Amino acid sequence: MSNKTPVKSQDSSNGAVCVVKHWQDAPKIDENTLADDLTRHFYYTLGRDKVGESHLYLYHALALTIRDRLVARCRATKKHLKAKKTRKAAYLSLEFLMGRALSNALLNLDLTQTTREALQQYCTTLEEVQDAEHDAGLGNGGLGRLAACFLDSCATLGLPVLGYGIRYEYGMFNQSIENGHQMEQPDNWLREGHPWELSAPEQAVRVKFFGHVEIHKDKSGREHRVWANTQDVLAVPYDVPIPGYKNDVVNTLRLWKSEATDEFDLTEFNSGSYSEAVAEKNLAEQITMVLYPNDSSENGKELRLRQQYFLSSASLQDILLTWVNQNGHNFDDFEKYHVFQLNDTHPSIAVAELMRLLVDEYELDWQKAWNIVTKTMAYTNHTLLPEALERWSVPLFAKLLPRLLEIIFEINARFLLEVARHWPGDTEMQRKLSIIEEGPVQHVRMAYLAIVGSFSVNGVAALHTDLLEKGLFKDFYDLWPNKFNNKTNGVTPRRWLAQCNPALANLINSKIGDEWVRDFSNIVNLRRYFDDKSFQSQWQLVKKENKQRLCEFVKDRTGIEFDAAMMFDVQVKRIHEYKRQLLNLLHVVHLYDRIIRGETQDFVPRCVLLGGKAAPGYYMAKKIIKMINNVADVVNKDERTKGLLRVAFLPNYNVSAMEVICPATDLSEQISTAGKEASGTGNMKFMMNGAVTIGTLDGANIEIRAAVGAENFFLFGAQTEQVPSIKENYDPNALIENDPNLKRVMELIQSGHFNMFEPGLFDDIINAIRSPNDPWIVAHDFTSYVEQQQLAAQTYLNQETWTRISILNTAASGEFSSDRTIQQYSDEIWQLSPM
Ligand code: 26Q
Repeated sequence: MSNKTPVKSQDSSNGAVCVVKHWQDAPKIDENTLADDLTRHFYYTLGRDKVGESHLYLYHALALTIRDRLVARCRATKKHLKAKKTRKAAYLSLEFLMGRALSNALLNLDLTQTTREALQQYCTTLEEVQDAEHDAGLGNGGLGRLAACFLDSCATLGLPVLGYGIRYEYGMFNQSIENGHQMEQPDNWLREGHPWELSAPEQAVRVKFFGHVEIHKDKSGREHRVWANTQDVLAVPYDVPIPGYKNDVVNTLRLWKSEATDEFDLTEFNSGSYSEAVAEKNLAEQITMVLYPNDSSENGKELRLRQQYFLSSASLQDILLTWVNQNGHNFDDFEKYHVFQLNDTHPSIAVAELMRLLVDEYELDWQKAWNIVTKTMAYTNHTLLPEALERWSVPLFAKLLPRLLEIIFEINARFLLEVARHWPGDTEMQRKLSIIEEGPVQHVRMAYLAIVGSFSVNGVAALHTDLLEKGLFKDFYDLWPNKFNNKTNGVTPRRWLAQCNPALANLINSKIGDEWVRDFSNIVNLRRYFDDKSFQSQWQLVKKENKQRLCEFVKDRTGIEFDAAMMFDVQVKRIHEYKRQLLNLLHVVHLYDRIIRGETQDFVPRCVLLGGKAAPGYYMAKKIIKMINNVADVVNKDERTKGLLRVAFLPNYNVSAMEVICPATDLSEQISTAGKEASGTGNMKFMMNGAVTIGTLDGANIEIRAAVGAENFFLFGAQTEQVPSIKENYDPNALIENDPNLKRVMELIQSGHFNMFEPGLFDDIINAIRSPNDPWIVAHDFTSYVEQQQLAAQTYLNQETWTRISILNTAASGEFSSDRTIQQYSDEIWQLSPM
């Protein structure tokens, strides 16, 4: 306990004497008290007296012990920021795919060893306790995990960045496989409690929905728009601490939960329908109930728009309230201190909401408010698929957010004047660029709103940004070339190497020290050892151990036995036609076909692992999962494949699974149709862990290949510029006839070999591959894919060569750290100074 005496002070408001304790007086906690703190939380905070089977309470006690240490640093970080009045960024995202927090916090606070020792008295290991933590799966995939990696990098670089998101009651669904089919189960991740968060109900804000707009005149005759008769929802913040790596910085991720206000529908209430009136509360609570599980398209759901507005409004209000507390209603230099990064168009309604808050609530004139908006908003695009661009119907908008719709129309009217000035007389251009799409029903184009309202628009890999400028957003690029910029994605080397692959991390440390964990550009120093024989064999040994661990994991979850002596060929990511899991599967069938034909000279034994979730309404993606499982079943049961080929579909692929998978992978499958994958980030996690990529020239693969050298990357397939002409006279059936391998593969599939008791099951898949309109040109890329797979296998036969390439991949992965990405966001968009 503190030995400082409490401070007595006079409360000026009511004259009463009160006792104030300052946070500096909080009991000291440090490395030496960790074991005692753990025991105290276990026995007293949680009221437990023995370690149960599950380790759940021990995990909770440990999490609380670590959270105490985070809270202390978080307070210091906040105090520092307040004292310095620094410029801050807010990262607005509908998704933060955080995964587990414990091991990350231990690494970043440098408490892993101390914790191991503290756990000895409980006769258990840190690994077992860590396993009791439920993933925070508040995201679909790439975009959500990127947000999580960015938070880690911001804290590590000491940048003042706040994350703002939604505290979904149910995260990404849990996937199980029944008879080869995907089944979805709700992810009730909060059921056992979430020890990392701290709620701040006193900072709740109100978010308005529905109602209508009234025009009021004040005494001076000025018109004011009043959004009246609204149904309000409370946004309650829950703060999650984000520790930097060994720098005492702890930033905050603020997640909003929706709650009902205490107002009831009085008519219902008074007419005696008390219960019905209380049940109305449900409607408010629905908003943050569940994460939408599709990572593209399926647009138009009203609840989704409510989520987007709820997040945007609550976050902006939060920041404006803090501003007004410190500066009153003077917004003169607001843009000097704030910048908002929009993670795709999902929170892009923030453009209109900031206008509403400034104009309606804080009474700024339009031009002044627009100046602030267009100097503080920045938009990141994550997709090239035109069908994935968000559009909201105007009638829906009018009903749910009438005042926001008015503002969007006003923004658009002024924008179209600018278009008319730039392209005089070109009404077609005005129609093309309008934020409002005309048609039987008008729609709001959210990407256009984001571009018009932002000072920066960025893509997430060099090719992607290039395609945005030349394709999707070409006219906007012609209008405002300087808004556009590239920020190639990255992943955090803390979670994706130091934490998930401790054996490799230690081996790396033994040669180049551990400075790479903080500054990943140092990883290039590993190049010096790629030819070192003893280093190579240690490298192989580590890979083998990691493969052993993955074998157990796969066995545990699928019953399928992998063999660590075989090559591990892995594709894990969301299931999508453009990502072409089907192409991978055709290659598997080809390998199987070789085996049953006895063509096994030089055959390199492989374990092929696939995993990923399909959006519940995506018919083809679900078929692909079923087909992977059926093929796996037939292959694994066939005696002839023993020791040569194993295939598994890993159910419920998530962040924690990737932490076991990427350290064990030999060959990383990044095989999307060129021009479709914006960046990819799994490709970077595999590379860091020494996997070699087989891939197309798509997304960040291009930069990965350039970094590691063409000779250390297995390249195949059509290039982006070739795709349109290939599609023009695409004849997959001729391609199938001309490639004997593909012909046999298709015949084997068509013979029903993989669906003996389920006739017709894969007809849709067969037809898709054989269709002259196949947008993913699977048949076209098959031939060169198999060629490169053969080259990869041959290369793998020579373990020395393979290991060299593997080391070179890790050594060349320096630029794929999210620290590099965030440094660029900070220097080129946010203009932040480190704390
Ligand atoms: C859309 C409408 C309704 C509900 C949900 C959605 C929705 C949700 C999530 C649309 C898209 C997403 C996520 C997209 C995503 O993850 N994109 C990926 O972003 C990565 C990070 O930049 C890139 O590496 C990937 O290439 C890109 O596919």
